[in-house]
Amino acid sequence: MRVGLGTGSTSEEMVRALAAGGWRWRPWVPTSARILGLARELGLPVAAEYPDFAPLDIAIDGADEVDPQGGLVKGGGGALLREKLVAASAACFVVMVDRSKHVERLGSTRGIPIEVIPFGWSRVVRDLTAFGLLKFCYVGRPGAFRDRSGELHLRLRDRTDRRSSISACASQGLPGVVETGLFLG
Ligand code: A5P
Repeated sequence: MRVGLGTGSTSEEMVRALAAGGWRWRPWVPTSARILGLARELGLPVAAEYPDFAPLDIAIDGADEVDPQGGLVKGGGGALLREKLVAASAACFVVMVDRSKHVERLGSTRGIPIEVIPFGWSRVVRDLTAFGLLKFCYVGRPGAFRDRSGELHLRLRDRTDRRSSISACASQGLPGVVETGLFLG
């Protein structure tokens, strides 16, 4: 089987368990340098950090939130773009969550991660804000960081209603927005 490996503490446990169980599927397609490093350390036959991967049979990952409809928020670890690409390339997407990840509304715990390019980021923040009275954590404040490829990660946060998820969807068409952590459908 061609397998996509998620990122995060749950995925790390999964990789350790599969390694201990002697699984040797290949190629394992990693969604972050961190999971790539762990898989290599455990002796698993993992693809390069930037693989040109064919369609995958299965992708296995964690999530930050899951709502009653099965919608997800992911990207707390900053790997949302690669995670979404890998999930979209897999015939089967398995998400491992415990009860702590169950929410009524997506974005209600830690907000919805949004990945933007650093070039002109304040313009993107202004555009995002124009969607409606959202609170942002951004550059220099908790919740914003650059990943290894240099992209910035912001968070849409609104604890009061569904605006954060609606705005996150709407933001996908904005120049400068690379991807959001909403995994719907
Ligand atoms: C990584 O960017 C995320 O999408 C993770 O899959 C998500 O944050 C879940 O992480 P934990 O398994 O550490 O809770």
